[in-house]
Amino acid sequence: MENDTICAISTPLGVSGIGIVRLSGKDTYRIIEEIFAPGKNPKKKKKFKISELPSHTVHYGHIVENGKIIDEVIVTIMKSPKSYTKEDMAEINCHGGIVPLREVLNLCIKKGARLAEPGEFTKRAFLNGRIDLTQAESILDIIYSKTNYGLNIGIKKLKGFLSKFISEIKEKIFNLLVEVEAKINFPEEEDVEKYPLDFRKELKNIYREIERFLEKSNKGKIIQTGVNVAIIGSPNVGKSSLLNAFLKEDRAIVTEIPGTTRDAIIEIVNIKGIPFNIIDTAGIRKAKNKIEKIGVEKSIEWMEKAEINLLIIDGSRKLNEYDYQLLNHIKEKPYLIIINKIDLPQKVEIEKIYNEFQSDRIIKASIKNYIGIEEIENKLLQLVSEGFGEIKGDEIYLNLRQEKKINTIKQYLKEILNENSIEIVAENLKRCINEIDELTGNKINDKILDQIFSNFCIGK
Ligand SMILES: Nc1nc2c(ncn2[C@@H]2O[C@H](COP(=O)(O)OP(=O)(O)OP(=O)(O)O)[C@@H](O)[C@H]2O)c(=O)[nH]1
Ligand SMILES: [Mg+2]
Repeated sequence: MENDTICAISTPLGVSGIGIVRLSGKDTYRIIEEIFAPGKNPKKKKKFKISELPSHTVHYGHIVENGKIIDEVIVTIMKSPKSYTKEDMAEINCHGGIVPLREVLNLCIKKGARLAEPGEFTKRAFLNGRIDLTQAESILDIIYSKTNYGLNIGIKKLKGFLSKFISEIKEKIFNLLVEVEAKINFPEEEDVEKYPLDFRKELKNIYREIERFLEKSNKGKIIQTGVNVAIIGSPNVGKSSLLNAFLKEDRAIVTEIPGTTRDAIIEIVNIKGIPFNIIDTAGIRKAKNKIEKIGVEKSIEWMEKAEINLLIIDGSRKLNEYDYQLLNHIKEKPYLIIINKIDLPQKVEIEKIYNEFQSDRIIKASIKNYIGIEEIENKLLQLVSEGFGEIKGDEIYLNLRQEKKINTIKQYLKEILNENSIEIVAENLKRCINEIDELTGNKINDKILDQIFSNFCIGK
C-alpha cells in the first residue's frame, strides 16, 4: 500500500535533547487531532482542526492518551504537496529518550499508522514525483558524507546536477533515434550520403561527454568514500601516536610496551576537506601466540589494501629486520617514510634510507610532540593530487548503481560507433534510453527500488 499513513522515529535512538516522530500520509491530520492537545493545559482539550491551520506552522502542546500525558511536545505541520513526501506530514518533537519516543510512536500506530520501512519517506518523495531516483540516492550521499566537500557533492546531486546532465544526454540520444527511425521508415526521403557523417559526429560528442563525466566522478569517489591510508611499522615506533595526532585526541592506546595495538583501528580523519580512512595496524613482530600472528598477517594485508602507506621508523634505534622488510615493500604503492622520535639521540642509519628513497618522501618527526604532523598531512594531500588530480570541490560522485548504468550507456554508444546496420543502431539507441530511464527512475522495477531504499535508515 503506497498511500497509507506511515510513521517512524527519525532521530537516532538514545538519550538526546529532542527526538522526532514523523508521520506521512492521508490520515496524518486525523491522528494528530486525536492524540495532540494544544496549549499549556492538556486537560482543557481545545478544538484542533488542522485543515483550518496554515501549512508549515509549529504548535506547542501535549501528546495525551486516555487523559494521561505521554509527553510535552512541539508539532510541525506540513501540508501536501509542500512537504518532503508531497503528502500531508507532521513531525512531533518529543523529549529525547527512548521511552517517550516509543510511546508516541506506539500511539500513532494504535491510531492507524504503520511503521515506515527504511527510506520509505524518501521513496514516497520519489514515487510522488518530487525528486528523481538519482536525487533520492543523493540523500544517502548527504547522510553519509564525511567532509564538507562530500556534503557539497551530495547537495549538488540533490539539486539535480546528475539528473540534468543525464536528461540532456537522453534528449540528444532521442533526437538521433528519431533521425534513424525516419531513415528506417522512409529511406527514400533521407539524404543517404550526408546522414551517417553528422550522425557519427554527434554520437562521438555524446560519447566523449560521458567519458569526461565518468573521469570526474573518479575523483568524487575519493571524496565520498575516503582514501585508505595504512600506518605501518615495527612495534613501538609511534603508529598509534600518529593516529591520535591526526585525530587530535587519544583514540588508540599508546604505551611504551611493544605490541600494544593488537587489532587494526580505523578512523576517518578530515584533512583539508578530504576524508582519509586511517588504519593503525598492529606492529609486525615475531608471533609468540595466535592473536599476535593474526596481527602480523593483517598488517601486511592492510598494506596491500591501502592506497597510501605511511611507514614509521624509530630514529632513536638502529634499523631492525622488520624495518628492512617493510622498506623493501614500501615502494609498491604511494608512500611516506616517517623517521620518528627525532627528539631523542638518533641512531638510525639515516643515510641508507636517503640513498634508497626520494628525499621528498622522507619526513622527520617527533609525533609525541606534534612536530612534523602538518608536513605529513600536506604530503598526504600531495600524494592524493598526484594520484587523482587536484581536488577542487566541484567533483561528481556516482554510487555503484549509477556508475554501472552510465558505463553501460557508454558501452552501447561505443558499439553503435562501430555498427553499420541501421536496425541495430536503432536498437542500441533505444537501449541507451532505457538505461537512462532506469537511472533516473523513470522506469524501474520494484525489486531494484526496494534494494535502493533499504540502504536508508528508518525515518528518512
Ligand atoms: N621520545 C618520543 N617518544 C615517542 C614519540 N612518539 C611516540 N613515542 C612513544 O613511543 C611509545 C610507543 O608509541 P605507540 O604510538 O604506542 O607505538 P605503536 O607503534 O602504536 O606501538 P604498537 O602498537 O605497540 O606496535 C610510546 O611510549 C610513545 O609515547 C616521539 O616523537 N618521541
Ligand atoms: Mg599501537
